[in-house]
Amino acid sequence: MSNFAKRLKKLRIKNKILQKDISTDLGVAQTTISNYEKGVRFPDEATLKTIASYFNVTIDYLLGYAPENDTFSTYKNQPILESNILTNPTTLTLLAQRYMNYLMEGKSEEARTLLVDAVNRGEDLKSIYINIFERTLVEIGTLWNSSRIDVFQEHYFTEATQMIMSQVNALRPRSESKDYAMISLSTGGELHNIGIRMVTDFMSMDGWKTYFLGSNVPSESLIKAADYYHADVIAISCTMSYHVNSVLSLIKTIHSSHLIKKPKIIVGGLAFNYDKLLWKRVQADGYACSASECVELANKLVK
Ligand code: B12
Repeated sequence: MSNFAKRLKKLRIKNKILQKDISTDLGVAQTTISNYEKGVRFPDEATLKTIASYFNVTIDYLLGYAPENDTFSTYKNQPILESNILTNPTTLTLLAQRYMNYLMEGKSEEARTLLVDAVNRGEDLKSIYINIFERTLVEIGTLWNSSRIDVFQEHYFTEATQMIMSQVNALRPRSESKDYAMISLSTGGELHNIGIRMVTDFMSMDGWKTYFLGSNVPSESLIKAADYYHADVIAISCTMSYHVNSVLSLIKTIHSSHLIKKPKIIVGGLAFNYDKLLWKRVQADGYACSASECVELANKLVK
């Protein structure tokens, strides 16, 4: 059962409210509330906000990201990577610190040069993705969440990182080609797509032919793409829990399509990392929590 399902049920019982009362108050069918509590359906963003204000809790609390006893806390107790970087000064952590400082000062050209030089010196590309791009982005999320940086800084950091990621990726020698193809995308209106780009790049490094489609791909177009590119795997990313319904609907469309070659479906992203069994409920063939694990899983699934 998802954290959301557990928290909703707990809040309802704690407040001595019946499913039918919430259904009347919020104008939602009682079966929908019951399905939320069973974890077989997720509300969309607007309904999630309505439920949070109905119970007077934060969305983070409702989704299980804030501690059980702290309905209004947002990540107060989360460790800050910044300090980890300083106490563990290996080359990559120092690079991460410098990368972060450059982008905080608005110096994307310096940040780009720092990493291009590192790759040219022979630093492992996957390590740069994991220890610099991924770690600093998580750190940026923590800083933004605790209001220590502004939204414009988060946006600048993210955009610059995407640009730098594609530039350092372009420096790598062509990998030995495998005869497998993967289509990757972020589900529905999910704007978070750096994670799935990273997954896509790791698959390319492993020799797969990859086709990254971004977000908001209509399901009929995804089926056409799977046919056109002879996809062996479709990788779908979802960060926000309120987009999980759209993953399920995409997967149902793929299952009911007339594709001759049925691709294996792998899901991932924060929403799946928070609830390790969610991938089964959206009828995927597998889930991986990181880009490296996705490579392993994809190769296993197509054997
Ligand atoms: C950058 C960012 C944004 C950017 C995204 C830009 C872009 N082009 O991607 C922007 C500014 C658009 C954004 C918007 C929002 N964001 Co934001 N964002 C982030 C941030 C800082 C970094 C995300 C990231 O790139 N991480 C690095 C990548 C590499 O990690 P990853 O995505 O987890 O991917 C890894 C794995 O999960 C896995 N993986 C990912 N996808 C897939 C797919 C498959 C198939 C597989 C196998 C594996 C896999 O592999 C990857 C590599 O290991 C995070 C902080 C964080 N902790 O992640 C917040 C964060 C995700 N955002 C958050 C929020 C709340 C939002 C907004 C709702 C903010 C708002 N109030 O408007 C909106 C929602 C937008 C939407 N409709 O989707 C919250 C989510 C928390 C929650 N409660 O769910 C976070 C965690 C910030 C926080 N509170 O600390 N965000």
